[in-house]
Amino acid sequence: MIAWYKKERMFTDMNRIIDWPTFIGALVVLFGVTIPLVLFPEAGDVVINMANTFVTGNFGVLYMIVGIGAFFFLIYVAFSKNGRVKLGKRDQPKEFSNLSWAAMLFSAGIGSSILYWGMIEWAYYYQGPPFGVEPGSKEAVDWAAAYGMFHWGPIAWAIYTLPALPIAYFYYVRRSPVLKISEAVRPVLGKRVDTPLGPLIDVLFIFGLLGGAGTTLALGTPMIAEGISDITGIPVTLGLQTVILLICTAIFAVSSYSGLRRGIKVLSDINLWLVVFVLAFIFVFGPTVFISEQTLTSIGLILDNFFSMSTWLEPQGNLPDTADSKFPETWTVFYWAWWLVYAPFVGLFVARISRGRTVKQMIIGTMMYGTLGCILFFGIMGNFGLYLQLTGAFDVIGFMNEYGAPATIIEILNQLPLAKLIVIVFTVLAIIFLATTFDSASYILAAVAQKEVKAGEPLRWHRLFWAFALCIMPLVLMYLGGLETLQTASIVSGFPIIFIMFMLGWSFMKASSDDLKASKNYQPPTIHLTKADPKEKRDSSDK
Ligand code: NM2
Repeated sequence: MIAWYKKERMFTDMNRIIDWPTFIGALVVLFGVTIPLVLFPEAGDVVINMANTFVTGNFGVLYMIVGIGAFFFLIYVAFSKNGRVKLGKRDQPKEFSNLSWAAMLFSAGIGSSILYWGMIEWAYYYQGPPFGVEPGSKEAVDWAAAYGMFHWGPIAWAIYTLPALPIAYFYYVRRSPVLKISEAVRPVLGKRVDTPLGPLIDVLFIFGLLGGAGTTLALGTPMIAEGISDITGIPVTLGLQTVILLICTAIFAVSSYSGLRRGIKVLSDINLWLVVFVLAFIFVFGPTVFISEQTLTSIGLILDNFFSMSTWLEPQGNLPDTADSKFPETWTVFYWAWWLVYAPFVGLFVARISRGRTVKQMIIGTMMYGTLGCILFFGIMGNFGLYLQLTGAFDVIGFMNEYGAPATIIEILNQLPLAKLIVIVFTVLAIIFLATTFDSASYILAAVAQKEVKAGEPLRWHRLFWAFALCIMPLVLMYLGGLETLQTASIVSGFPIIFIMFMLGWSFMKASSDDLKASKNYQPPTIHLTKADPKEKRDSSDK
């Protein structure tokens, strides 16, 4: 009887809380793309690649503008009056300490891909450098060390931070219990959000994220498999990769099910300590001086060339008789697109964990901790590999061209003292990094497909559902082929997010400026500024 009653209540709860148009819409799009890819992999591949070439070839300029635009917009907001708005009540303490906040933010926004690209991205640029530089030359070495850091630097983090502004504002200042992208653009779209346009925005975001996550899994799983194979001697097969994928899914499903404080936060804290260990180990036992010097040199090179790097599109490359390196489309535009499909999710997540901070703290914190973290990974791991290459201690590039990137990453680690230990820690770290991105992703997907998120947590079974949805599609495609097509599809499908980003920024400015204007002395009951109004300050200093 009780069980029946409970079951009955669960279903009524479910009917009331789940946002069915978004939920079903997302599944329809998901199957609508996956099933044709499974049935007609070759044709699907051709069509999607054509779409990709079209989008990145013709609209690269839009991606670049969104990147640099988001960066300057956020700097402006941080130092404007809107930046002083507190997310929560006036005396609201920060919900999480700075360390846990930074750890969660980094672990959510960054997955195992940083272990992959941090180690090996330089090797691609060394062979195919930007700006018409001679491959393998001294100049190419400096660009190779710097460009990865740039692709994971302040512009990328600005793309991540922007969506957090309106979302956090509505959730903590206007106190609306909805964590949704469509809700965050309401000030711009008005009642149109209540038409099918609202769910469409959320469905586009969900699809983009599922595809972006597929890209992460496609890179992460073979690398983890190489690590496990190195430790145990089991050969890398599709079976091993499947087991790994399922174990990872089980870990992040449990973490997501346990919730923000008991699951996601605990895993992020462990992640942070393992990162510190691996990076410190490579730094100390690797070429410490070379790593320090090359890292600093890269920071200088990026600062010196910040504007050219963030706007370079090789316009003459498309003209007849002119060499076209395809560097901007293949790398910078691709990267901005990849950060973009993740951005609404990270924005939602950053917003959710930022209660008690000011908008300025949220902006500066995310961009600064994020960039610094990535500099450490690329600086230490990447430059270690580069050093091996330049000294001839290990021919990274030769090995990579023969055995592929995942095996090369593990082989680079094998050049360190206590290599076995490091490979074990690195592999565990990759699994946790993957899990900490996917637990927060399933948490957020559940929040978006609900009408409301009371008490800050989406329904448990719903979080579990998205955890499995995140892994099933890549798993199916891994077996049937087409995983790469899906990645490309996700990048293409992320195209509308460019316009959504624009609306998100505008929404925040409109809502917060309206509220600031409407409130007498800028202090209505729900909105609190951190520092005294400059006018008040002047008054008191006059006395
Ligand atoms: N980004 C940061 O796979 C991952 O690490 C997740 C990737 C967008 C390049 C995000």
